[in-house]
Amino acid sequence: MLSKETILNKIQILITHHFNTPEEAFAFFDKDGDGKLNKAEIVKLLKEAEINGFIRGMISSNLIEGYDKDGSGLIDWDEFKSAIDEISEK
Ligand SMILES: [Ca+2]
Repeated sequence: MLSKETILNKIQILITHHFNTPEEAFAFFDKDGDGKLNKAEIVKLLKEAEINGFIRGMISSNLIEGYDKDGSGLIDWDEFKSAIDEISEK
């Protein structure tokens, strides 16, 4: 099992290598454009971040559990940004 730090690190690498800003990455993965990342959208993000297929589903659930502050089951921009801020502080 990958540590949370490893996962966030891979997400950061994906964002910095493929996007100009975290906003751009968020908009890219928000496929249905509702301003929130649902579980399927997060799984796609994890795929792009080269997270192993077998654990993507579980990790996306963990990320939602950890960052979904309002309990919507989705990650909105503020929640996404707090995850990103957590990475950049390290
Ligand atoms: Ca969405």
